[in-house]
Amino acid sequence: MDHAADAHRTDLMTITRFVLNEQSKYPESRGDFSILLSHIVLGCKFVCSCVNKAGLAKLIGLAGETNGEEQKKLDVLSNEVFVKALVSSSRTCILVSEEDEEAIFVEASKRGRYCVVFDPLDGSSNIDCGVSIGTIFGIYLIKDGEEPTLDDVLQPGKNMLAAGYCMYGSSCTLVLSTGTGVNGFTLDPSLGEFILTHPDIKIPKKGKIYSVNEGNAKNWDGPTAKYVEKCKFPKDGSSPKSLRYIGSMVADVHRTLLYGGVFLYPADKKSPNGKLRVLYEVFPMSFLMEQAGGQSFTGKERALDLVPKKIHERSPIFLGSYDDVEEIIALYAAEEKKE
Ligand code: FDP
Repeated sequence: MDHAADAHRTDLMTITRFVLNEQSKYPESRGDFSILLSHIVLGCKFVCSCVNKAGLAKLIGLAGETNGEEQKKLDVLSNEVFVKALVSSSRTCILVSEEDEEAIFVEASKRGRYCVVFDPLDGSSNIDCGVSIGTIFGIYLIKDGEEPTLDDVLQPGKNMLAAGYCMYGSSCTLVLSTGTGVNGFTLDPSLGEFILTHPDIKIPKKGKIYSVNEGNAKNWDGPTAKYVEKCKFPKDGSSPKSLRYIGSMVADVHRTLLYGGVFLYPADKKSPNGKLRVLYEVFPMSFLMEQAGGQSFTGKERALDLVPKKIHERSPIFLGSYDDVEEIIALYAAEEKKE
């Protein structure tokens, strides 16, 4: 091993250092957010390790090693990992998870001021074929001294304090925004640390990719159909856009953030509210998009202005490069004028 080269790496910007640096800009800060985040980061590392072992476990039965317990489904396991990580931080009061029908109110002795909404393992239909999946989270803060109520999480996305996702793919990447831009960190397995690899991510103003499940096309509304037609047969002499659709939101949004373009999960006749969940899919990804200079739109309004009425509510979503989403907004505005 080259110890000299290794020694040089000690000046790396790890996610812990990054968050502590941010915290030091606010002398009044009690460090609660940094503690909460360190628990989320541990949850991500834990799930990453489970996801990496999952294929192997299935083939050679590693499950047998867990005291004869039947192997838990990865999404159920991931939920347990995050609930435990969040409650044990003693910084949370309400947890909303995709996996739990009801919100979890943390017991008073372990309560803090943060509400965390999350999808512990999004894109789970991709698990068995080894395609990238991820955890998505958003964080709200309740006022000092107030009793937490469900209304604390039924707030528009623009009130989120922070949002992020962790993608379990060819590498494990954590993308985070605390409201001052977007930064990406990649897990270095040899150090067990997330290292800042994508500082200050900005999405290209216009992209060359559209990302949608075209199998639903026969049920789309007019503006969605027109937009996709425009992507394929542009009339302004520009090149057609490429289609990329993984069917795993974290992976599709991650590519959109880095390469530009647009990701859409629109409403259709069968699902008038689309498929994706407002609190832990639409809001965190919209928060990141806006922080990176992009836009996010529901077909009716800016996604982050939406006020959810139920914790598992769904919404159509169009997000990505600023100019591309602007075209979609214009198509919906034109449709509304016609009506
Ligand atoms: P999945 O059903 O595999 O959990 O919301 C879940 C989600 O995946 C997203 O990650 C993904 O973007 C979307 O659903 C894919 O839906 P379609 O299969 O309908 O395209």
